[in-house]
Amino acid sequence: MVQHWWQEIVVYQIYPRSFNDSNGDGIGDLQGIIEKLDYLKELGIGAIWLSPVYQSPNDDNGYDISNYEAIMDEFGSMDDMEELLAQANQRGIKIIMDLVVNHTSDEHAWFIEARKDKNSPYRDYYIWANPAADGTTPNDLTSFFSGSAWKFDEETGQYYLHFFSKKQPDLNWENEKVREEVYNMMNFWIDKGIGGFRMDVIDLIGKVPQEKISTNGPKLHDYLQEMNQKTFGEHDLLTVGETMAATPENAKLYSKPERKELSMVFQFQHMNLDIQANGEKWDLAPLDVAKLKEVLAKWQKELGDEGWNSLYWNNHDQPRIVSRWGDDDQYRVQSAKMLAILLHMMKGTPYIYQGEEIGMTNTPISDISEAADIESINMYHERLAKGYDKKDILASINAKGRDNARRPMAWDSSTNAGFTSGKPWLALNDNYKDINVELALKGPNSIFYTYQKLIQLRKENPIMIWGSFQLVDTVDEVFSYYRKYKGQRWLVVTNFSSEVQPFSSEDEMKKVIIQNTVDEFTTLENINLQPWQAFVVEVE
Ligand code: TEU
Ligand code: CA
Repeated sequence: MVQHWWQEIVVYQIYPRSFNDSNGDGIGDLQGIIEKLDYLKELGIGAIWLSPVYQSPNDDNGYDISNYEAIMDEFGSMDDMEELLAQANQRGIKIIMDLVVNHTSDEHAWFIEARKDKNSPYRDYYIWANPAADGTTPNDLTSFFSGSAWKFDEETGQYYLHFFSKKQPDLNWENEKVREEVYNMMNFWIDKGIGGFRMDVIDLIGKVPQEKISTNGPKLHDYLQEMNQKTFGEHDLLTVGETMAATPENAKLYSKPERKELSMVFQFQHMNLDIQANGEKWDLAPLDVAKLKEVLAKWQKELGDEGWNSLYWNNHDQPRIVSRWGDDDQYRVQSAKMLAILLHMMKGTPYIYQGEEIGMTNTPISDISEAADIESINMYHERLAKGYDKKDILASINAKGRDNARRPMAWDSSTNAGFTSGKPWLALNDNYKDINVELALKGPNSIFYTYQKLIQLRKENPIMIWGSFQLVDTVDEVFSYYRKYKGQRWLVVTNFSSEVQPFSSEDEMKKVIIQNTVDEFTTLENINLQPWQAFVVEVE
């Protein structure tokens, strides 16, 4: 099987608005990212996934694009973008752009033209439908941001489809002109020397709304093969699709090299485990570690030799992992390190979300006025109207709201954590005085150095990249597995709980590869694992 650079590196995701502000307006920007490239070089990552930096009215913080070939004023200029590309490439760090082509902003020139006139050449760039006989929405498709997915447009008396906000009208991918426009734009960025694309809700582009088909539409894979052929196919770029409806079966369709589609996808099956059955992400349920093992082991097994996995615990849409499935109080450092070791020792390309490498935590709010995210705010009002208790709705937002991931990055313990010399666009977590990069770099045993070591180990040990995966049978709260490669065997052992847990193996230890405790041990028989303890050992 051909080996690719993107199978050997670790990716770091930056949410530009909240990463680093270079000009004091309280909003992160491109020059702010350039200022921190040496920090990322120190961490050892090989690529940056850059959440959208394009021109946008920010109804959904950049995921609503009004011009794909211009940089958002708040973030800087195209010169700043080209300087970021040059400075990053100089440090051996590739830039992965966010490709948001399931929808545009309603302020994009295409949509402004389209809504003017039914006969506009741009009309068919979007998805329009007549009202139902009774004058209501064409059907009951709903938006991911609450309410109907259809908005009535007075101007021409038709509804347009928007699976996200009303200011994010969906593009009509059945229209070949739309696809050509997208491919030309992608080549515009490829010619600038980017390292690849992260593709936003890409499994929606094959939708058939009149048949209420949203994800995995009949032409989805045809479009991806056409896209591959017309844009990145010959460039050995990293392409990762966000596919909320991915299963191991269809993930192979996306990532099997011979199908010439994508490098890999982001699957969400592990992200939906702490949700009540048939509930939404807001309907909270405790994590069952046994279920988590089952799901992750399935993906390791199924895509082991066919296709390729992505590995992630959080991103700009998910809450902070140490708060969600670790312990962000007494065992914050221990559990954060355990989560890092558990994930990075698996087979696939790991992704680190900004702040994860220093163990940043969720930021609870006590009133909806403290929220900024359209998804949380819309859900709040929708559930309030349905009679939900305000307290319960806020509890859901504090557990799952996306603002938890978007609080400004904590660089040091000075005012506003060194993120800005102005007023941050979103308030920081008050604990930044104790949790910040400056302290992390000073502390030789900090979470940062665990991530740095995991990344370094991946560069020096092919077993971490190419080794097979085999789950080890243990008690529910212990997550253990082997990696095997050319006769070499590594055993990964983690305690996914705040209680002491039993573990035993007859394997003979050779050496410790990494651990999150200082314990000396020479045998693997009848061990009492401390809360959140994790280690990897080479065994005979
Ligand atoms: O996310 C799609 C998506 O699945 C999430 O919005 C989802 O609805 C939820 O928040 C996760 O549980 C992508 C982008 O990552 C997100 O930031 C955008 O808001 C969305 O698409 C629309 O572009
Ligand atoms: Ca700024």
